[in-house]
Amino acid sequence: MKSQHQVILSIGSNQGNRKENILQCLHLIHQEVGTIIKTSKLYESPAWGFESESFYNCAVLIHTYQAAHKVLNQVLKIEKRLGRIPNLSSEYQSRVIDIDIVAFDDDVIATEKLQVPHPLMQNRNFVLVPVLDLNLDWKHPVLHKNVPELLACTPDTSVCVYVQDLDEPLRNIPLERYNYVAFEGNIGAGKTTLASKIAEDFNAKTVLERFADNPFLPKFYKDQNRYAFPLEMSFLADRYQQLSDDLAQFDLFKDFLVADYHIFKSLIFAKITLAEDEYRLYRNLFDIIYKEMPKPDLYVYLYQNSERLLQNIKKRGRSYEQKIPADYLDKINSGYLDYIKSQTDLNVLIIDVSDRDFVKNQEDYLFILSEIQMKINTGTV
Ligand code: PH2
Ligand code: MG
Ligand code: MG
Repeated sequence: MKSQHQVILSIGSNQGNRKENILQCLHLIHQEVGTIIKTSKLYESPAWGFESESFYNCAVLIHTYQAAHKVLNQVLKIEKRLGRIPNLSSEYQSRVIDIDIVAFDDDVIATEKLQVPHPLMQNRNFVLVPVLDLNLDWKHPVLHKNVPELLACTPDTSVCVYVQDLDEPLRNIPLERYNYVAFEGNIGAGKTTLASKIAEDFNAKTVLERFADNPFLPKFYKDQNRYAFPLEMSFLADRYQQLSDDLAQFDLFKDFLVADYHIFKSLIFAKITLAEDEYRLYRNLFDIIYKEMPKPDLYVYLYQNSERLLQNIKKRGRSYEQKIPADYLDKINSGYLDYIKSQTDLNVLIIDVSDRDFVKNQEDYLFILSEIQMKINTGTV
């Protein structure tokens, strides 16, 4: 699973309503460019390098799957939308908004359009002071100094005066209130991708299904009748082992945990793939194991239509999955929905993710977060 890029942006304004410009800018970045994970305080400092009105500055850490040049294009567009007039001279000018990419992971980028880390960052308190607030373990990949070290040896003597704190958008979604969140859904619904992304953004630990290691899975897709029982048994054994190992390692009251499955899926699949007598035997064993398992505090079911599931399955290209028929996916979906309906003490949230792509579209990701937020606000846990 490809993890997201960690990007530090520096934002400044010295024209118009500086605070309003910066707040609007933060909003647009979070809506369109990437998820704002951390926000510095807002500071005021004299214009550095030229005579002008003083600036308001802040810094943010964002997570995004986009490449650096794409992020640059996106922030330039936001600058333009907020009224930035392109500077044709080589001298500094006052500006309603300026968004600079200070760092992009540990990358060193030196193209005409983009230099990362920002070539002047080490000479600017208005960048270093807000970035220090972000409390990162980032190290300058060329100067080999972390932010406190850069600040300690900067030649800049100008003072950044605290103006106010700034909101962190994810603070409004206290997901860590749940100790154990399970994402569920059909084959190809995006459980693993979403669980991994949310764990990164909310600083949780992941428990991800080790499906790839199951030697019966490719065999099962070739000969269902022969391999369904050993397949379901080995899934159950593996899930039991993984969950009991991983959950035991965590202090459930300290670490918050995001899984891309709930062990009950074993029974949902078994009901579809096993003959009736085999299913009864399986169910006996399952019930014994299930009693012992910790239950998730939030169970999120990602509903995706079968057409899109088939597209996703094709895209990820696991050879043994390529012949899965649509009606098998329909049965699995019904199995999940029947299970969900039968549950009275499970905290369930169903999210319809048809026609959404939470990797490509920040808007779709934020939609999912807002569904979760509503659940938290109305929830009982
Ligand atoms: N940006 C500049 C030049 N000078 N001075 C302050 N205080 N804040 C800025 O954001 C700033 C600056 C060029 O981008
Ligand atoms: Mg700048
Ligand atoms: Mg700039």
